[in-house]
Amino acid sequence: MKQHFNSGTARNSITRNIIALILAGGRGTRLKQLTDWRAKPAVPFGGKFRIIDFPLSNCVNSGVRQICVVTQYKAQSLIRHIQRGWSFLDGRFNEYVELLPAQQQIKETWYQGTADAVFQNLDYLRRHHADYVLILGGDHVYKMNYRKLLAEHVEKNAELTVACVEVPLEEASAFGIIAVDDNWRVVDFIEKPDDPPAMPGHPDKALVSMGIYVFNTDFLFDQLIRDHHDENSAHDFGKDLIPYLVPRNRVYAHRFMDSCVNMAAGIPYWRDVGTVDAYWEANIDLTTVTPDLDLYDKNWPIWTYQEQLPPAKFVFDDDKRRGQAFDSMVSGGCIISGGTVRRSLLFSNVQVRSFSSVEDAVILPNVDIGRNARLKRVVVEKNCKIPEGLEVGFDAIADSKKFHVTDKGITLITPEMLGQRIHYLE
Ligand code: ADQ
Ligand code: ADP
Repeated sequence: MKQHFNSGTARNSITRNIIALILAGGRGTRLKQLTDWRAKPAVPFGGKFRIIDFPLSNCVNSGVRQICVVTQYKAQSLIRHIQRGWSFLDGRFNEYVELLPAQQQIKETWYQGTADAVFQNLDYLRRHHADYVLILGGDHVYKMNYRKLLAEHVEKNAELTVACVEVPLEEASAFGIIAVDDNWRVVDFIEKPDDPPAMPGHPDKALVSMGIYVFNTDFLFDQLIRDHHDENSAHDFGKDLIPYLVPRNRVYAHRFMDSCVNMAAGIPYWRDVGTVDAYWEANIDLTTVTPDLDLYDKNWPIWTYQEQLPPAKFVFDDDKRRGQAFDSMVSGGCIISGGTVRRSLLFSNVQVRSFSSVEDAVILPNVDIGRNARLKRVVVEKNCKIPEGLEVGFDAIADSKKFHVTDKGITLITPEMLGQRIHYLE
């Protein structure tokens, strides 16, 4: 695994001197039942990955190899994935991925805002002497070279650097909005305003924070302690800390454009797959001829844990019906026998049986699709057993009685909705 990115080539004095903290505790409630049992960063993505594999791989590929993952909400699936898949870093070179479960170490409460999640791990950070702390969310799919962000932070002698990206104005109220001067120093920051201002000269765009921060370590510690004692603070980076610091300190913005490793039609790829619709779209996009996200780039591999499985298999069934897939991605362990799959993404160990048809579908691992079933525009949760003859995606009113149907007409199917109790064997 280390052939491409050994310590000698990928790390330099800056990246050795930084700790990355991935905040992976958010609930992700807009993903509906997909986050009933797991935190959003643990949600499977792209056939064999989990969302958190993207920031983790960005760290490793950027040479940032001291990584802590802060967990809280429904962390078991995430912890299992990281323990299994992310132990390949070499402790002898001070490379590691460490899990920091919420332990109520300082206060007898769970974390409040994101700044509190970092504050409660302050002792841990103090023990790992590093000059810089890189704070990341665990919720986005993107490829970014954090080394460029760090280099800019150091070059500008910033105390805090916030990575930023341009988004369409109509989406901007979900983000922290940034205003900069000619030197990209941040002059104003408003968290999630109802009526976000456009970028000067670009009436249809806004410059927003990606929730990615580089802090000088001592500065971060001082600010977290100050914020902790502020009774009016919700202890959140976006709501409290950043707006406080902007008028008082050296806060710079870094353009994602300058460190993005995956552009799509001239736009840096950065997806919040936070709703069922966005999740479905980003996964289905991977089955197109030239997807926005390139998973085949050998220079920026996405590392993950995956079970060892046999190759996907396509077979005639007993009645000589052809098992086939078109414009689709089919993972290891899948068997398509007699059924037809179109424009779909199948995670591992999916069985598609005779006479069944699967179209525009995202099927998570260990799903068994029975004979004569017809599925269209669906997301099927792990471990579902689709009964023979079930039809979903052709009658939204009927579907919505049993399943979750989104505004855009994507149907989410889980074992619970099918009345299947999971014998949870892990
Ligand atoms: P949000 O997108 O609303 O805003 P937020 O809820 O603050 O993000 O979560 C950021 C990250 O921290 C997520 O990865 C989440 O999983 C994690 N997280 C949240 N609460 C946590 C907790 N208590 N413990 C551990 N992890 C936690 C932020 C910024 C905006 C910016 C957007 C970009 O506040 O200014 O525009 O990110 O998406
Ligand atoms: P992951 O691969 O993310 O770890 P799990 O193995 O936890 O996912 O499986 C997710 C599936 O299992 C979902 O279908 C969920 O409904 C079901 N599931 C997980 N945990 C439980 C549980 N404790 N009780 C009932 N169902 C569960």
